[in-house]
Amino acid sequence: MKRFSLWVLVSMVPLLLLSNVSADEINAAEAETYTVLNRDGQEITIDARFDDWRFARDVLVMGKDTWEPFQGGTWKNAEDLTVRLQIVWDTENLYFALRVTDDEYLAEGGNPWSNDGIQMAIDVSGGEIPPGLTGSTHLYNFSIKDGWQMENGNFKGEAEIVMERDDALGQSLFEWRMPAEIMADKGTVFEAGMEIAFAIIVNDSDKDAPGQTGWVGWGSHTIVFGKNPEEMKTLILSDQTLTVEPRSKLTTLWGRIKR
Ligand SMILES: [Ca+2]
Ligand SMILES: [Ca+2]
Ligand SMILES: [Ca+2]
Repeated sequence: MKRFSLWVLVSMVPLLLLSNVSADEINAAEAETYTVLNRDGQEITIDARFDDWRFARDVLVMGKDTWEPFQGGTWKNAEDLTVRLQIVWDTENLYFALRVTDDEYLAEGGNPWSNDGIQMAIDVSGGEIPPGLTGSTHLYNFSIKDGWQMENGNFKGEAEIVMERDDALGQSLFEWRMPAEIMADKGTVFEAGMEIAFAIIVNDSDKDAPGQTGWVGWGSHTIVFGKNPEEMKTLILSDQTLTVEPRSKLTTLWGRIKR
């Protein structure tokens, strides 16, 4: 009996590993919410390397279905512009891993949005955000060339961010940590069950259409075609963690053995 149980367990391991190798991809065009896992004991190092995200589950994918052209840009294929976003939380911070597949890195403009840059909105009041930009909706713009800029909000504190272009991969890589006080009242503690309103766009500047000529995103019209916070999507802070889930435990063990 004992031997049988062991055999069953051993034979299941490859299946469990396979099921955890590729994270669950979510088409941003069809998603209203994103489940943010707690990082628990998993340290997230802000270095634009993503091995520390290997247990993260859901990946929000922004591609053709969310593309909007602007001033002459076109979406050619997945290599032209496809964005993968993952987010985790702890009581004091939100952490973001953003990988932008973009065939050409072009940063010849004067602002983040015209330099393959990112624009993001966060409102911790959550739920239905009313129309019209108020102090509770925080806007940020950033790009490899221009660095991190805060456009709207009552900011106390700084983000930690690393941005890198990898031409061999054809990707621009962004990893950042946002402490609560740069988007919420000082002393705010994140907890499971909280809902945070969120939107992001990733602009693409390429040689055939330089500048802000189109983007993919999630809740994009929060940020472009006017500022419309009522278009924001929802992050749900989950009590699920990066390390406690049984599947991840098995993978952790396997990872240790492999090394
Ligand atoms: Ca990292
Ligand atoms: Ca491109
Ligand atoms: Ca580009």
